[in-house]
Amino acid sequence: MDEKLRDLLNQQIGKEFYSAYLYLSMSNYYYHASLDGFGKWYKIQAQEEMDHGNKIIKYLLDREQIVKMDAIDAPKWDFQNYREPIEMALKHEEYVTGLINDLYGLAKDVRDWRSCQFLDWYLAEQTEEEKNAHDMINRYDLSGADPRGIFLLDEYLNRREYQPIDKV
Ligand code: OFO
Repeated sequence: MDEKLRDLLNQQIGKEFYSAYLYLSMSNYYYHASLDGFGKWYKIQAQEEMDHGNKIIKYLLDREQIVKMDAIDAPKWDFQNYREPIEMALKHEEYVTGLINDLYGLAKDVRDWRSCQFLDWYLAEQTEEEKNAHDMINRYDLSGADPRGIFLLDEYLNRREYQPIDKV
């Protein structure tokens, strides 16, 4: 495998685990505010991010590449209001989409078609991730930041169930 591509895939593992850490921090914030539905939703989001990181680890190992675990930065934990984490989640997913695009571009440049095929899954996933983040903002705004509206949204979010991605 191209060395630069291998390094970037290794870095992406850290980015996915940072995403997990960030969403876990958001989950803690909402649980602390007794918004258990929001808390559960972001906790599941964190689990999915760990799956994303583990999927890259498996791919690198399958390609007989070395796996290097980076340090993970501390995420924000002191949010100003209930909307702030939601806005931050969308910005974060847009950032991650950029990282995946860079990875895909490099894989294409070095003619690593297997990595392109592997990364196809992440491209599709980012479309879903951004949509979920957009939906969350729209739903929050529909609640009008009214306590009763937020309570109903919290009940709705509590219905989310964790679904592991295949072959992690
Ligand atoms: Fe890994 O998709 Fe979100 O960040």
